[in-house]
Amino acid sequence: MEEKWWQRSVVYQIYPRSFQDSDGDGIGDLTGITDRLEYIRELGTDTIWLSPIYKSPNDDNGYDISDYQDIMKEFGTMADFDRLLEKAHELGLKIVMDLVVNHSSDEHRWFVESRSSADNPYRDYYIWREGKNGAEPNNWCSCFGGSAWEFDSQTGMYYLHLFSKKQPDLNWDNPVVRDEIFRMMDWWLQKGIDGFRMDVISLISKPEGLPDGEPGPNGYASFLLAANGPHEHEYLQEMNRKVLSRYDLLTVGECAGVTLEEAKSCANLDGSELSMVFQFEHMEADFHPLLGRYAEQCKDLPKLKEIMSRWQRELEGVAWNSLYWDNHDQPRIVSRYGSESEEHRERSAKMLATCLHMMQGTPYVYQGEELGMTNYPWTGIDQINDIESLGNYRDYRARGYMTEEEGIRMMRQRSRDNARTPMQWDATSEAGFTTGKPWLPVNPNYVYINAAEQLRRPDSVFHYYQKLIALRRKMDVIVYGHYELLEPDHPDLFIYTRSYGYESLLVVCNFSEREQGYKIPEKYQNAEILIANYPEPAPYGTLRPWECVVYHRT
Ligand code: ISL
Repeated sequence: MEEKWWQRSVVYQIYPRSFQDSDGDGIGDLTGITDRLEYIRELGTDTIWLSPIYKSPNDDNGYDISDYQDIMKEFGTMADFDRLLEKAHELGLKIVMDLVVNHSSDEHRWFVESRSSADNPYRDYYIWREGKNGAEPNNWCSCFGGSAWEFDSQTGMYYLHLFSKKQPDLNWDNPVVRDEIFRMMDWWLQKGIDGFRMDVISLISKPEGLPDGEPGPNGYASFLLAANGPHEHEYLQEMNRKVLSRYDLLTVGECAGVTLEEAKSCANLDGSELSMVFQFEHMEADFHPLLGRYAEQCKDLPKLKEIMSRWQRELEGVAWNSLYWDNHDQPRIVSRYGSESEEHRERSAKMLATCLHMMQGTPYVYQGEELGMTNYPWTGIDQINDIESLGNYRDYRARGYMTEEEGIRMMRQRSRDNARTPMQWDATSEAGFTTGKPWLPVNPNYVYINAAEQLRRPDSVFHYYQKLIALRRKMDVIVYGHYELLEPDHPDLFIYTRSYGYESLLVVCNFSEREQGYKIPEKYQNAEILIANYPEPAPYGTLRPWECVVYHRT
């Protein structure tokens, strides 16, 4: 198979609102990003995924777009974007844009027209239905809490919004809508961008008849009933034929609810749909069995290993994996599966990075992950900005599932805002993110967790990520090696091998604070150590707290 450039890439995700402010308004912006491109290159990542920068009323921080061909005013201008793209390319960095086309903002001109009358030419751009027996057309919930339907008194009908009511779902079954979207994508590609991360693209084809589903703990059926619909592959293939295939791109579909079988099609190596998908199964491994994401975390390492290993195994030779721990929707991985303690934070951050980066697929690093940034110590619900956290908190409180105090504890573990606090650049005021007042508070630990300090220190988490990224660039066994899980039932150790021709790796990771013994194949006993998170590894067959070692045999 011919190698694609993105198969050896490591992608750096920027959440522009929280990355770097250049004008003191407390909100990150494009010029701020441009000023920090050298840092990203220094890390060794070669591609940047920019979360949305388009014009938006910010009901969901830019994931509600009111003009796909304009820039959010807090972030700057189109000229600022052009400068960013030009400088990135000069530095050898590619730019992948977020494409949010399952829904638009209700302030998009298409929706303003659409809601104005039942016979407006834009009516069918969105999904309108009559109520059923005086209530919503079906029992689906919005991902952000409450019903997925909003009644619009202007025409006496409901419109579908799988996210907030300011994010009406576009009607992909309408070929005119698809053509509008394809034209807009082409416009950005003509500017020279290098790909798209496609927001909830698994939801674009709604099931025939929009049937009711089994109600969950919040009283509604899951919005994921809309995932993997009947025409999804047909629409993706059409997009591929008409737009994507004419360029050399990285395309990654964010596929909430995606199954392995679906992913084999979406991320097929034949290139007829997308380069790869973001799956969610491993992110759900610690969900509460009944209450799901917004409840006490339930860690289960064997389950996490089973999921990640199944994706490694099943996509081999068929489709391409993406690899991630963190993004703007997830709590910080160190707080989630590692340790926040002074003694173990860095070590656990390096172990988690190793475990992920030695796998098959394209790794994504979310801003601050390379520093081992942690969740924020929220103390009150009024500090939370995230629409998803607030909506789910409201639903769960109303049903009596949690007290306010439990709710705040849950925010400390689960809220998307944990990932969205400002990037910690240095130990000066507001972590060097802004000279003004940041839109979300800076984590107080910035005084010791920050980029400036880590760039100065050779054994920092930053420099460890840099090493992992450099290894992938040069080693085929990391890019292509066959994956095998060892000790699947071990409660604390994640051990696997990769093999490619004569070369092989043994990756051993201790996901606990306890010392552990383990047994593994003889052939690695005298193998070279490729990378490890203690200066001297423990004697063969033992691991100290949060220790990881990668053995290499040729
Ligand atoms: O991660 C999630 C489920 O566990 C959700 O937080 C997330 O909303 C969902 O995966 C879809 O995410 C994407 O679309 C949303 C936007 O709020 C997210 O930021 C985006 O990544 C709607 O556009």
